[in-house]
Amino acid sequence: MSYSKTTTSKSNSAKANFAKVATKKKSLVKMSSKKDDSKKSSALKTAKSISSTQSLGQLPDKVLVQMLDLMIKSRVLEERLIKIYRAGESYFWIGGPGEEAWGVPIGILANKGQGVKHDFMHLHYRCTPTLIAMGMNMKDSIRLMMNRATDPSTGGRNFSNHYCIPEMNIAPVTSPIGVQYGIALGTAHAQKRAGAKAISIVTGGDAGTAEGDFASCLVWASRKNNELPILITVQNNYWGISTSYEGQHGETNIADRARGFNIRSRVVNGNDPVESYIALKEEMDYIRKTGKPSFIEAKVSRLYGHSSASGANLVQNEEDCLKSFSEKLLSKKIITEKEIKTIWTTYEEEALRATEEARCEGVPTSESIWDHVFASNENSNWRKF
Ligand SMILES: Cc1ncc(C[n+]2csc(CCOP(=O)(O)OP(=O)(O)O)c2C)c(N)n1
Ligand SMILES: [Mg+2]
Repeated sequence: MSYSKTTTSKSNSAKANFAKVATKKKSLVKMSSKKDDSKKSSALKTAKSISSTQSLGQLPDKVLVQMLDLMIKSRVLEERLIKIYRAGESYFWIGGPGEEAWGVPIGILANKGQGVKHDFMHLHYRCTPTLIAMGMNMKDSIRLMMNRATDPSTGGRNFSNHYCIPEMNIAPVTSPIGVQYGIALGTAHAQKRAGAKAISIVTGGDAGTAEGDFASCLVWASRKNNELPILITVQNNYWGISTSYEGQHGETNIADRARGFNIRSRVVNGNDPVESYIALKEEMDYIRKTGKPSFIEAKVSRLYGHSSASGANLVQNEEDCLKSFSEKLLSKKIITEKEIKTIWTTYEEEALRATEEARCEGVPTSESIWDHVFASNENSNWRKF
């Protein structure tokens, strides 16, 4: 299986949808609404009060519709993964619904491909929107969720959203939080040495910044005259499982910590795809041009709670970036309600089909337990790297 084709152009179904939604009209979209019992912190309310300063006009309609299309695709996939969990066809769900406005622009803007001349992605478990925007098939995500041997990331050995896709420079998503910040330094160093304009992009959650790996990342990315081409990002949803941000952080914004290292840094409203896109583009351009690091903290919603461990129900009163972005595009007559519904239906059918197909595929055999482990295997001799 190869991702190279899908990464250079949008998926066929996405293309079909772009064609359908190229024009105007009115009205509101009905979004799914379910119950949730999660409580809020006042810090989260502060995050929500960050107003959207960017106007739609700053990006072409084509890009706006492309972003909405991919955001819907990612949401449909995540909701399908939750349904698979609820049906007892998987053991655990964790993922990125609510982070689409932030994750999709990353995937669109990344220089996609394999090797040091392309961007490296060191993502965490809420990265579905980015991978969908990079061209990942829904079915491959579902195979991972259902632990099928056909799962290209882990052969059915890990749980949802723990991707590993060498063809797209997607480094393995790890369950131990924060480690990606240290690993990203390595690919950034290799890119600097290769003299390519490619960069390393690392994402993680607010609570994960308590790990030493995060501090190490700031130190090693910013050494004078040895700066690294790395985009360090944090998606701040103000929660680490059930522990709120307020009791854990002395700093006002996590982005303030990067300033202490003279790393250019900013805070964005990660619920606004236009603001996110523009900020990401500016920072990626800056890194490619200067070879120096940059830091973005995105304030995001945790729309379905932490994971299946906390119920995976829709959180009431949390801003839903998909709903607000749809409403904006409708009010500017960039898309119609009917066109939005068509996008939802198309992807829902695709996800359902993929689930039915994945269900018929086999699970890993007991003999495959030793495949791709370090000891006595293809990775055990570092001299071969
Ligand atoms: C090293 C490590 N410690 C603890 C955990 C348990 N754990 C899993 S997710 C999580 C919360 C992480 O919160 P945050 O970094 O804010 O990301 P979010 O889940 O909010 O996106 C924790 C503590 C872990 N996986 N790894
Ligand atoms: Mg968090």
